[in-house]
Amino acid sequence: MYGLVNKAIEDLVTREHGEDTWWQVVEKAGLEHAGFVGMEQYPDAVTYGLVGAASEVLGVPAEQLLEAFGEFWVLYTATEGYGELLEMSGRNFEEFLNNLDNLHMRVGLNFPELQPPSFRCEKVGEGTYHLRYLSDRAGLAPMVIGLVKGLAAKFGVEIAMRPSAARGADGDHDLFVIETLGQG
Ligand code: 1MF
Repeated sequence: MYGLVNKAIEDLVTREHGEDTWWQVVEKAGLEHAGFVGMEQYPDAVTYGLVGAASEVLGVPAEQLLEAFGEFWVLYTATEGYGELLEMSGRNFEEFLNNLDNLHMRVGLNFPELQPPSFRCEKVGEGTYHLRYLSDRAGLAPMVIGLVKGLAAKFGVEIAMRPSAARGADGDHDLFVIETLGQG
């Protein structure tokens, strides 16, 4: 993954727990150095290693960290050079959910090594959506929950989101049910 992701993890851990904790995480992850460069590629194992190490150091389940990280990602990218990208990806929550693949396509034009996930959003009722998430990467569904919650917060929408009991029929994607509670 692009180093931007690892930098965001560093920023979140440092903000919430301080620099000493971050260095403990880096050490536990077995990394030689942690000067991540945003536009450089790092093996996915580095990112998974950071999350696993942070989970051990903080005593918090990795799923919980991934969800918190997903929420943070929306804030982080908005202030670290991708505000315009986010602005042009939707004027409201629903529009944004429908534009996630376009957003990644735009990033991929400039950064061809991007390995974007794919999302399909379906409105199934007033204020209710099914979101399908397809990725080459395993285990990141909790992060997607955080990402969507972060998006909702950005648009001032209150939502409830849960993984659907029925997984994708062919098991190749995750399915989430999203309900908007306040302003849709
Ligand atoms: O392959 C990648 O490196 C990669 C990195 C980040 C692929 C996707 C993403 C973003 N994605 C992270 C979860 C990935 C889960 C998976 O792969 O199954 C979050 C996607 C997302 C979902 C909901 C709402 C908003 C979302 O993200 C907005 C976004 C997406 C990508 C970027 C910024 C905001 C981005 C921008 C530049 C990038 C990489 C990603 O690369 C750089 C960075 C710095 C300098 C040059 C290039």
